[in-house]
Amino acid sequence: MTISFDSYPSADGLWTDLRLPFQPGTSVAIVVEHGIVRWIGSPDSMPKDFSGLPTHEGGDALVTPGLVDCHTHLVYGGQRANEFAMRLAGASYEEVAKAGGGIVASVRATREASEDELFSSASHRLQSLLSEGVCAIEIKSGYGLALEHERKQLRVARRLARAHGVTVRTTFLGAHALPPEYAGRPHGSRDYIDLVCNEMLPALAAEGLVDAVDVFCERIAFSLAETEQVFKAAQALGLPIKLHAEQLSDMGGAALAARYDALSCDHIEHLSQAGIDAMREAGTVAVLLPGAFYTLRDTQLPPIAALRAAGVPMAVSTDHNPGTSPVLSLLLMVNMACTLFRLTVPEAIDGVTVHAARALGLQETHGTLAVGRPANFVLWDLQDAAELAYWFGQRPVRTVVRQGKIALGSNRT
Ligand code: DI6
Ligand code: FE
Repeated sequence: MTISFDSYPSADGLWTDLRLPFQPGTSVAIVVEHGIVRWIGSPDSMPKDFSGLPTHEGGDALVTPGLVDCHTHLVYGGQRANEFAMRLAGASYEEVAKAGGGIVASVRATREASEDELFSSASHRLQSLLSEGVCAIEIKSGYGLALEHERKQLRVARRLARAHGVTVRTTFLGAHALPPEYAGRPHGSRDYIDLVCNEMLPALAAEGLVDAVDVFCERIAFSLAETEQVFKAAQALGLPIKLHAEQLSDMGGAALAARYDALSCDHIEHLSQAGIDAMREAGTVAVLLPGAFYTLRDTQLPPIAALRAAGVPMAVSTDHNPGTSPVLSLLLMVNMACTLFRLTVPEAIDGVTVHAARALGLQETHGTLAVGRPANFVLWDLQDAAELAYWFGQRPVRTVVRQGKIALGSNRT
């Protein structure tokens, strides 16, 4: 695949005839200079100096900030459609994992794949998300589970950022599953977590490959004590933490993560009120992942009403991964967050913009349209912002401006 983000046209100039979500009847213009948003407002109040700029006709499009997909496992080898079939025949996710499938099946395929192969398959998947207006994305490791293979995944994530001109936040998820070579050893889990904390994380952080650290805290993965050991190692290196928390059971992971000022706790179907209170105190974002909920045919809903009542910011993401959420549409997650989790449409849109940015520590640069930020915005062929949640299975994108360039759409020519 040849990609030449550098050759995309500049978005500099005056963008006219746009509408903001939920503000019917108002028109807005945006001025972009050197790839940065310089001014936003009603065309009537625009300073005269801007009127001579090259104009990009918005054609009455709806405009939103670029979308942010704040939880993905985008880089891996192979696929696991066979497990889909096993689950259709009645096996649970935990039973599939215990039968040698699950995460370790992707670990085998990821270890076998070269860096170029991983780059090529992940590029293909990334294109799908970018074509829907994603401008920033988190990519986790966690399918290597050995230094060289975790490094390979994270290097691919960095390379994707450069090649596609997209903001990528990398998250080290070495504590995703017990690697096969440690399973069955007397102190396998303890030894592996020691390796993660004492060797893998420090080495990868020193190579500049790690923006945050995550753990799968679950009865089929790592305990609360092991999770805390990883958090301490992250803290010692000054790295922010995130957590796969309370997906299948209430382990108390969210409260622990909040004590370490976690950026986010993700999944949280089984989150308790104590966990919610701790997250509110710490300003931790709740990341909702309806794709995994749907794929696993989960019946335990995340405690949306209690999160809303507590004022915990809620983000929405794909959790793209080959096991439990093989989805490549963030807009479909917006729809499902409303349909399955009963978010309001504005909540779901905030969930893939402003709150998703915060879940990645990117709130100063992404997730809102504001002066002084890199130009990342999407023009939609929609009348009403509620249509962002209402349609599913189509991409109503007209134009994507990413990192100050016209990355996609009708304003390209
Ligand atoms: N939770 C998830 O949803 C994914 N990882 C995790 O910790 C599932 C990963 C997989 O099944 O490959
Ligand atoms: Fe995940």
